[in-house]
Amino acid sequence: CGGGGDSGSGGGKDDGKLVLGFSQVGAESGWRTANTKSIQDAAAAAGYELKFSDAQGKQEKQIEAIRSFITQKVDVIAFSPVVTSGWDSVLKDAKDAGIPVILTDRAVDSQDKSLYKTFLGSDFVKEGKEAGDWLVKQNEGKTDPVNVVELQGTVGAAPAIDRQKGFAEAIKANPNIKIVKSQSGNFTRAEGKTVMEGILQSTPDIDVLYAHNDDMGLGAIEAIEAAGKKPGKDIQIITVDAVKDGMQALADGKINFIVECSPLLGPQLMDLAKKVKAGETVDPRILTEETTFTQEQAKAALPDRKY
Ligand code: GZL
Repeated sequence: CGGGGDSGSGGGKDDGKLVLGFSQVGAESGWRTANTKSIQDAAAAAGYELKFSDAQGKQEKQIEAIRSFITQKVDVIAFSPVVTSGWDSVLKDAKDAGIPVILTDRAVDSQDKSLYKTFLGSDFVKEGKEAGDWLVKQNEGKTDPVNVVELQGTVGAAPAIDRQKGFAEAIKANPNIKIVKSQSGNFTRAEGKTVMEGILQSTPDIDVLYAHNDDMGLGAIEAIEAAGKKPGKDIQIITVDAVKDGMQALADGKINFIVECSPLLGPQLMDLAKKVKAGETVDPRILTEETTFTQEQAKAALPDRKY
């Protein structure tokens, strides 16, 4: 604000700095790491005090963190809910304490929309649909069966629920495309590998793998190669996120199509935090921009990828 100018815009406590409490899901994937960096970098650039908590994938740790932010009387609370349900009680406490809440990345199933000011994140149903539409297009005019294995994200998480829904809806366009096995790999590379090892043992004739994120797809690639099959050729692979390792595998021909899900929510979150702190009305749903990548597009995009 320059010489003695009134800080005006902000609540904050003693030094006028906006204090933001953020509860993060964990550090389960390349996407999550990039998301955390975006939030931390944007808070620093905005000059906000960020109280950051990593829940290691546990809802009870997120609820604990949110209660702690309420006790500390932060100006704004934001979080990415690891699963959709079980938040009403702690969100009511935040509301009763007069602390605005912003949902980032993942949604909650609370019926009471007054419990949070906005949800900033992707449309996961659309992401699943994009993945399914690509597969339908790949099989246009063909009649042979297409057996799909699906590696789902964390059980109960909004992206897992909605990416499954969007994909299943899209592939109805071709009855030869069938999901023959669907199992959670919890969004991690390690679990994607172990789950795929089991599926390769139990499920003959796999034509396609649809993984709800790059990390599970990359783990599955290790299992597919160990089984003596060529990922991207013997088994076509579709994933979601478009983090650097996924894009590299796409460019190398081991993945066939990636639907982007941007983790770079930090700057928009800081702008929203300032607005809700000032009592301004914000849109209840803010969608992030994202696209899709073929192998050729990945080769062109890789040099400029930020994450
Ligand atoms: C999506 C995000 C998902 C990513 C995964 O917005 O919640 O969680 O797709 C991450 O990589 O673990």
